[in-house]
Amino acid sequence: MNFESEIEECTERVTRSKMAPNATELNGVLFESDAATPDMALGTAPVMQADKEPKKYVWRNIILFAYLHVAAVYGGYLFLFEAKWLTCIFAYLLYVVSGLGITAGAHRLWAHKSYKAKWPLRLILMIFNTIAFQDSAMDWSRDHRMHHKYSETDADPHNATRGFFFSHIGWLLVRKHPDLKKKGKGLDLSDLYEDQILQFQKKYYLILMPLGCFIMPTLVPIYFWGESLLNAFFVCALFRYAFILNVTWLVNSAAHKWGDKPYDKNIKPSENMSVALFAFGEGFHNYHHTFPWDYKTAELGNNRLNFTTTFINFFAKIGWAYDLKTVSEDIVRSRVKRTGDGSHNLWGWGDKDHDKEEINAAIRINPKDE
Ligand code: ST9
Ligand code: ZN
Ligand code: ZN
Repeated sequence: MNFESEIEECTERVTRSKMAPNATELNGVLFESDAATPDMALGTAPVMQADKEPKKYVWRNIILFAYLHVAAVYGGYLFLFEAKWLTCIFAYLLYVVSGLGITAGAHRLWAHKSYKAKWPLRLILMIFNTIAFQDSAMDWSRDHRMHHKYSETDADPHNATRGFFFSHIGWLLVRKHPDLKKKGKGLDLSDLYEDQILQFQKKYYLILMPLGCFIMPTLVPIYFWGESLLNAFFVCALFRYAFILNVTWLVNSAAHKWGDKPYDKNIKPSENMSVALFAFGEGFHNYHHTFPWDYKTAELGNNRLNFTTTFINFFAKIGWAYDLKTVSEDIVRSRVKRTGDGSHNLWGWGDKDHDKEEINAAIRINPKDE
């Protein structure tokens, strides 16, 4: 058995162990642990919410996020009608770089180790990541590893079975579930703790984050092209920050709810094109949860919706990114046939329209050519 088949076997075993018998959707009870009584598990009792723990609200976060969103609406107005062109372009650039700090940095490099990066690229990504202010990349990756390992259980920080609002922003407004903290102790994070660039970010986060996310974005437009303090702060800091936060959260909410499941119909993560467009290629979530080690986080890396892959491929060309992991066509094909929902554009069941050779030509990609 080669490495990829072994990994696929393993992924399947995890999926099966979650599915049988717990995840048979019994009257809305997704996991056995959600069923308070045996008759609930049999579907004869009223359905209970996934979380049995009373929510412990964090009022500081509720107030700050409420303010941020009101301020962001005002910032959006200024972006459209008041701010200078250069300010709008700068806000867009900040969205791109801080987005890459999350997608190419925290997500694909640090949380999943789907490729390796030399220190100059890790430094750039750490700076980009700090501008995004989604907490230190160490903490982000720790939560994200929990999200994949315990997906859609109480140990998943943004457990999508608790509803759209919870998986979008609600999980940041309450204390974490005790199961998460308990199971989180067993997570191997040694690679993150050993990374000196991540150590530096974590140690000085409370200085670096305000500088990168709020102060620099406000000062640059004022100093370089005479923008007003009001426009600079509300557009480049608050509006841009709230926008990118919501795009990121949509991966947890919308892409865990709406879209096709061509690779694994037994899980909630779905292929959501609209999210992928704004999240630089991170909306192909059914693929990503099926093959989480693929640096493309999607089957096809060379399409226009996957800017992060283009970014990583560029750095691979100059040698700063290396050991890019991916999945062979054969593995994807066999997985699609076995567990897909039939929506795969090439290997959907009963799809006799495609000529076999044409299909093979269409799916053959070579990252070096991108
Ligand atoms: C933000 C993050 O928004 C967004 C992440 C989204 C992820 C999306 C993933 C999707 C895929 C990628 C797509 C990217 C697309 C990007 C597109 C870009 C264009 N394991 O956390 P605490 C233990 S951040 C193990 O305080 P509380 C541990 O002992 C926004 N153990 O829990 C810890 O102590 P320490 C800005 C864990 O008290 C202790 O518990 N940031 C784990 O329950 C306490 O941890 C904010 O607003 C674990 N996973 O509070 C801050 N977790 O740390 C928001 C915890 O010392 N957060 N432990 O080791 C908070 O205020 C709090 O975390 C809380 C929970 C109130 C939510
Ligand atoms: Zn992931
Ligand atoms: Zn997910």
